[in-house]
Amino acid sequence: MTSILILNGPNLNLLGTRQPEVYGATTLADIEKMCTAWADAANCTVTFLQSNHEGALVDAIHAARGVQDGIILNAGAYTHTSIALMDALASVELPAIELHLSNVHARETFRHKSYIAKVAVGLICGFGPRGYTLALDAMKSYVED
Ligand code: CA2
Repeated sequence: MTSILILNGPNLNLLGTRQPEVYGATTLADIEKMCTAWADAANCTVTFLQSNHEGALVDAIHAARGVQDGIILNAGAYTHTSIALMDALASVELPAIELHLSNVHARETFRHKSYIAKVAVGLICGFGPRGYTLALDAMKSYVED
């Protein structure tokens, strides 16, 4: 059975509780439920984590090696700054999908740069919470092809 890690970075724990005009009203717990339901129907296993700490995200990526078949990463603002997350993804040799709720390319120019994209098999952004299940579908197809 395909096992997929969904990793969420800084501030995403606040989803649905602050700035709903920017990030919507859906909470991260709602998104986790959507992912779990999708995985049950698709006969997949999903592990869903969030951390505000770069090192904890690096640790979670390392721990995925040999356990997970792929990583879906919404690294939040670390997307645009973190060579450590890029190196961690490269080191575990697992397929990774970069994910964002918002269309980062339609936003400020500092959000156009991504260190994650350099080591990802693909990118999904701009579809809000639905992007999570789109990414699961993409990862399952990628791994099982
Ligand atoms: O669109 C995305 O998913 C982002 O990864 C979200 C990050 C942002 O820095 C990236 O450029 C794009 C920010 C997440 C902040 O989430 C909040 C949620 C509610 C209230 C405040 C922040």
